[in-house]
Amino acid sequence: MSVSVGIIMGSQSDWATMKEAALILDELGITYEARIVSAHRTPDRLWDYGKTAVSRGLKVIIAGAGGAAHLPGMMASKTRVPVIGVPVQTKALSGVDSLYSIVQMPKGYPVATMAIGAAGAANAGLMAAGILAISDPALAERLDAWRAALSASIPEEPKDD
Ligand code: RP5
Repeated sequence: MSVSVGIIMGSQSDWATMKEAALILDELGITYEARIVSAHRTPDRLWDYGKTAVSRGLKVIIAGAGGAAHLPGMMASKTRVPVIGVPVQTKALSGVDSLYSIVQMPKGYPVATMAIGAAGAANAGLMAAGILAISDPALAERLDAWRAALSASIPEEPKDD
């Protein structure tokens, strides 16, 4: 059976960030796989992943990378499956390097770029859920409930720590 979402990342070190996307997909009952696919260290793996994404039934790809973060853009060049990019926070430049590497795609090959770091990864999971919910009414209900629960958890008044 095929999975709906591919979560790919440039390195094992990205998993601490990218698992935030996986947690959201788990919460919403969305099937996914997680793979290390590096644009620089495993370019052949990237090529194969992109080449087979449609035939394998992937509907969304979430791609996270840090620094010279070419993975999301290269994946978008190789497949028409929508790619959501997550800029991983880096030590040297705080993830601004990752953000700029991912967000400035040339016309024709879009990457839906999220915020830097864990919030961006979680939002990537939610963005993937929103895309899949267009054609999955049961998932749409679960996503609506998830959003309503988050909203309900926000207090009206602040309190002292
Ligand atoms: C990128 O280089 C990865 O996406 C990662 O964010 C960064 C550092 O990788 P490691 O040196 O921790 O493997 O390719």
